[in-house]
Amino acid sequence: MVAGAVLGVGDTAGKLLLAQRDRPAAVAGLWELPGGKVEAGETDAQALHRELVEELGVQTEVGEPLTGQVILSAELVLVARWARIVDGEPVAHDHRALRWVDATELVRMADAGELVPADTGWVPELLAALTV
Ligand code: 9L3
Ligand code: MG
Repeated sequence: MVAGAVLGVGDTAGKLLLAQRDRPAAVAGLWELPGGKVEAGETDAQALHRELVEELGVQTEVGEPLTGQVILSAELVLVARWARIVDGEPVAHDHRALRWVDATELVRMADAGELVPADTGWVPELLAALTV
């Protein structure tokens, strides 16, 4: 699994794109870094690019990995990479909603338990990128 830490540019500079999960029930309503499964023959970066086209309808430039990985299950490991939108406006094709959040809002959401548990370990690194 690979998730994208999509940082804004222009109007959304200093913000991070979060997506609200619609399923499964255990995490529906919580917010995540968008992304999905790496398919056979894909690199993590290729998979993230494809997932962000499918889920958000945008072209992205995928960058470096964030630190660490999250073991989701015996066969699923989640990693995250930085990304930025190079073409298109994000639309929620696979999520309930999308929002751009600044550092203050990200802290509030993390403290309020509004993020998917799998992604919370990345909050300090995300905050560092939002508060430069
Ligand atoms: N997951 C956790 N954090 C994320 C993403 C993209 C995914 N940022 C977990 C939630 C699901 C599983 O990975 O249990 C599958 O995700 P998807 O393929 O439904 O996006
Ligand atoms: Mg997904």
